[in-house]
Amino acid sequence: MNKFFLFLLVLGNAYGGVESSHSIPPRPWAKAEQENLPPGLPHIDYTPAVVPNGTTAEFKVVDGVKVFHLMAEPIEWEVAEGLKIQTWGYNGSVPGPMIEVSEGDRVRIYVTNKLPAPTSVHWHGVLLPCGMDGVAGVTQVAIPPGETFLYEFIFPDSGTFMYHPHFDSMTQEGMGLTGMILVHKRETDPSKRPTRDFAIMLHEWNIKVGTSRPNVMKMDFNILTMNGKVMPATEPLVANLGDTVWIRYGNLSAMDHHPIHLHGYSFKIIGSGGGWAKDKSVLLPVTTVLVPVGAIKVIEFLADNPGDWIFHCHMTHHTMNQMNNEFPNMIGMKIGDFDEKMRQLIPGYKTLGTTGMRDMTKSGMPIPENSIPMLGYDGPFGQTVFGGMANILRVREKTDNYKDPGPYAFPRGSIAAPATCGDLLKDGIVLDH
Ligand SMILES: [Cu+2]
Repeated sequence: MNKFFLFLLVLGNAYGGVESSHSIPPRPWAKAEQENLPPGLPHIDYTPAVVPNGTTAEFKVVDGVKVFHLMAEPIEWEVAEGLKIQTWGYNGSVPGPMIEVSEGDRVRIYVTNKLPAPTSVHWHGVLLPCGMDGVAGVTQVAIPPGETFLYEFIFPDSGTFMYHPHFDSMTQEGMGLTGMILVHKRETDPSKRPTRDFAIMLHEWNIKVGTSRPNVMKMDFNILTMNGKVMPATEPLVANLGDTVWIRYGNLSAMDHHPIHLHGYSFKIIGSGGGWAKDKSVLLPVTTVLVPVGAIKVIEFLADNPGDWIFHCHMTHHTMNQMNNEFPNMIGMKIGDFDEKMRQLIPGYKTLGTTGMRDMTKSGMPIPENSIPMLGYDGPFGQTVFGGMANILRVREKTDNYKDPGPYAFPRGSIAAPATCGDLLKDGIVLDH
């Protein structure tokens, strides 16, 4: 090296310039690209996950590449019996089918736009080349109505991700264009995989009572869904005692983070949209997981407590169906003979809501067409006054291939029941009447 360049190099280092030892880091997908593994196979490389109320995207393998086809289109969607909405989805559903692959898989995903507006698809959380990021206007031209675009990339890491449009997101995600992506670790030993692996997308809608078109302009929500359904239409999660259970939550709601609480268990949050906990033993056990908008949370627990265990968003307005905030507050109102007087004018009149929402669930009052006001889950012990963003985990000693076993058969004497006079007396509880 001539002396002049050596001098410049020393000067450069002295002033914080580029060090000679500085190297360019490999791209996140470089290792996977080099390994060039064959497409991962269900049951051999991974245990397929379960999508309650949903489906897994079909694919075919062409020259070692998994080929998927997503269709963004207007659809009719049933949120629960009694409420059908006119909205937008992928391949006929809300959320769209779950894309399920193995780490290192190369994919080609065709996206056909059958919407009346341009769109794009962003692969939320996936470490891929910038040109495949799906941000209309920044990384690509928006897909015009009627056209099909092609995305091709490698999934370098196992994890949980999402897909959604990145063009007029407020409208398009709000209308339901959302989906989950599961990238499994390649693990040929089934005992090292979770036994039950569930994927649930959280979403929220404003659907005015009696209408069928979600209003994406509104910033408050009266239909809160898990995989596009509200309780009682949510399909229970089924596990056997001894199973290691994962639940992967994704949240593509417009405005709300959802704290999802599971009864009967404490669990650990082992994964996020960015990867996995390195050492599960140091994680804090919790009973509620907050799933922020745009985030993924994966929880793990050992199914060791049999029963029917509710899990739900703990924001209490999110476990009601089709509430609207135009109801007057009736709680504590003294009716007297008001109803009687009203019935002379309106036969069958009944004031509702003076002790809470229970009378509204099964009032027998006529409700507007295409609506499910207050409809909650009807449990084996009666009304729950509970719906919306909620579901049940059914844990049994042994199920018939994880088919829904129906309500839990409680062991004799294990249910809370009216206290007898003997109970009260024995424990010194005195009631004043
Ligand atoms: Cu919530």
